[in-house]
Amino acid sequence: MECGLDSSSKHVENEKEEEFEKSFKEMISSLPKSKGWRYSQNLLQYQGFWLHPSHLKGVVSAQQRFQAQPSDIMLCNLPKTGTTWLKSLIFSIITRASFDDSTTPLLSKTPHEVVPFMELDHAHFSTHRDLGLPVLATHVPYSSLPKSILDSGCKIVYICRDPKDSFVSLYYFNVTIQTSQNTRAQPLHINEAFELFCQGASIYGPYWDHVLGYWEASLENPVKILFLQYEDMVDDTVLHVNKLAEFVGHPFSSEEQQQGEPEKIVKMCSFQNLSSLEVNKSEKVVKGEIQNKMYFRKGKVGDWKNHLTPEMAARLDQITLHKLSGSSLQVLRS
Ligand code: PAP
Repeated sequence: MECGLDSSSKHVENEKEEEFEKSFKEMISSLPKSKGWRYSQNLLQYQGFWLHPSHLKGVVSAQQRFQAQPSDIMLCNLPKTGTTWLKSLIFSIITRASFDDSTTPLLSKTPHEVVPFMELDHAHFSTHRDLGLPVLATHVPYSSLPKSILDSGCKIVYICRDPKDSFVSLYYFNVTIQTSQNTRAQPLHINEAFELFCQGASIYGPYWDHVLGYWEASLENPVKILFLQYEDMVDDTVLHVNKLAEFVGHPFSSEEQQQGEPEKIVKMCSFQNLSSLEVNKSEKVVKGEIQNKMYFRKGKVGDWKNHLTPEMAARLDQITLHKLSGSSLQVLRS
């Protein structure tokens, strides 16, 4: 990317980059490893959470260099708990004065293109970050967020989902990616992935530590952190779109309410609508190895019943009740 630096500044940037690469390599060589869910790729444990090596560099870089602005809005969650939906809703809420449902960029771009990830797309950007839309997403746990996010006082929206559906969604996402790669390696068996999930070894897991980190922070600072649940959003999406709009400082006026603006956004961003758009049915890969269509599977609450045995479900529920005991958070929803 062209960032307008003169040659001496470029030289300093290159030196800094080399230094970063060197210390990063040293640091990852000492991290604990776990079997990963795809190919023979391991997960690495960093600051108590399990990450893909490909994400870790961006996370460390963001911790050192990412400069949040007070007006930023960070969408935070574990993978497969509602990122795509939340991105499309927030984008539509914030840009509604510029676009409507016949002109929105969501008709031709995926929600991941209109709202990028901090650790994948913006980790290196410090002072010369192009603010554009002040919304970024991240899967980084609360305790590992770049300090500037906490210091800037920017707003955080967190979404969580019942761990049974989160697990099933994550498992089939990995299977789909692996089978799309035409590798000869067999996808991990669901029982093995389930075992890893229960042990906490899932991407950005342990699941419970991730949700608890944000839950506790949201109780301490409800003005800055809005904690949402996928199942509640499915139950009453219009209510949550109103809540989101208010939280991010773009409340719907009474005129907009009368014109059904919140309902239009709900319809535009519904699973049914987004998943039927050509861009989201496409096998195009914007980044990494994920095809656009892979972000849309079923979008249902309780699909775990089709994939987990009653024993698996009971075990995961029991772990969850134990891990979240002492907190007022309820994540078991179906
Ligand atoms: P990511 O973290 O990798 O971006 P994320 O969007 O959080 O993934 O999760 C994908 C899940 O959200 C999928 O759930 P499923 O596997 O149980 O079906 C996907 O279908 C669902 N999803 C995607 N878009 C929407 C939407 N507009 N409304 C509701 N659910 C959605």
